[in-house]
Amino acid sequence: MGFSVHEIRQDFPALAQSVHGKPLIYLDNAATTQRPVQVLEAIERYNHFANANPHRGVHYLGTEATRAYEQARERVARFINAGSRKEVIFTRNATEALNLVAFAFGLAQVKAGDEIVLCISEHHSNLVPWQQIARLTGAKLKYLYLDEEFCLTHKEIQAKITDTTKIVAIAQMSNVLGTIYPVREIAGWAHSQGAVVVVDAAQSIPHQVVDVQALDADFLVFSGHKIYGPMGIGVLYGREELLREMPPYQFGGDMIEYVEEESSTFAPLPQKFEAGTPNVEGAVGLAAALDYVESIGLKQIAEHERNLTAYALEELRKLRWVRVHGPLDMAQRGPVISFEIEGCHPHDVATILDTYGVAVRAGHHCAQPLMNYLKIPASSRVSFALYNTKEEVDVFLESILNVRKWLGYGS
Ligand code: C6P
Repeated sequence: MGFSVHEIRQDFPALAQSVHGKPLIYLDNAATTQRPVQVLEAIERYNHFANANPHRGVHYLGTEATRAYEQARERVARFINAGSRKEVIFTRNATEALNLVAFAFGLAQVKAGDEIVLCISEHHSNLVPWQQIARLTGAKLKYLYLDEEFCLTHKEIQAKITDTTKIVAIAQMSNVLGTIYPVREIAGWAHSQGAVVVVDAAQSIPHQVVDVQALDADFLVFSGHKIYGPMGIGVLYGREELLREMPPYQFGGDMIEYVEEESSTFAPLPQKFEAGTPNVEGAVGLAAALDYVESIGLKQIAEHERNLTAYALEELRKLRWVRVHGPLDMAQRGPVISFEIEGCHPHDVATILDTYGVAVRAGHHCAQPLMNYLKIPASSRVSFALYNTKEEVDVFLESILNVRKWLGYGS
């Protein structure tokens, strides 16, 4: 059973506005998604009636805040099928979660001569921290390169991930190409070689079921703001036995067990990795967003987004002056399409589309090594969410024809 996208849109106040005198068509969902009233109201309720510092106050509001925060953790654990709530650490965003893994796990475990394997399409957040670990430890970075369909082959995976690999860090879905990588297969092979697998689910989490046990991920990260939740809240999932052995990442209040003048012992999981006052309203908003997504159904969302993507791709391919960077096979991709319009700089494309009310992203998308690999300076990108419609895709396509005209091309 599908869902009514027109009814869904009523939940998103941001979508009802006009920009530059045109109805807003928001196609920059890979950067951040809009929030439904269910999320906004959950945050407001928390702020009105339960705001206090969690894990500290014994008073009524203090225990309410603790309850709200820990219930949100349980909600996340259920959403990703973690073995227990101890495996869910709240962070500011996916970037902070990746830094936590790199510096608390990587720095302690990686030795000179070890290899860290990344995909060439990694977002800087899953690349720059590993460069730092390689620099600090003397380890080597190795990249998985893509075939002509922008996908990873079994051969490439098996050639690059070997028994000298210590860590494989890979996005489940590229924020530029839309490629969905075979993370389960990669994890199986990496584990057979003795490596640990870090999955960046920042892009995949709103579009497919992410089950950390089925994926056999050792660590997995995502951000609340890409799955209809607030900014400032992210998640690190880690296998309990790995998290238990890791040293803390930051030090201070709330992460300690006992502090003496010269030394301290640390709190058990998950508090060990959550120093300082946490973002309770962010966690509450994220839990509400996960409830919202599940109430619609990830399978239904994926099907709707797949239809929009297949349609947009088919129409874009009819335009001889458009080049798509990403797989054309729908089985290999999610709802993110990067493209170039011949003779038009991606920033001009995004600026002109904005005048038609169409929000797209242009630039290197925080994936400069990929841009160098593709030999392009930048691209334009549309990315769909559950609330986008076929009519919106049509306006986007018509506006693209206008971009060419604005820039002086006949057709
Ligand atoms: N990509 C985009 O427009 P943060 O900023 O920590 O919430 O997410 C970082 C991040 C990590 N991994 C992937 C695959 C991502 O796509 C992102 C964020 C946004 O593509 C902003 S650059």
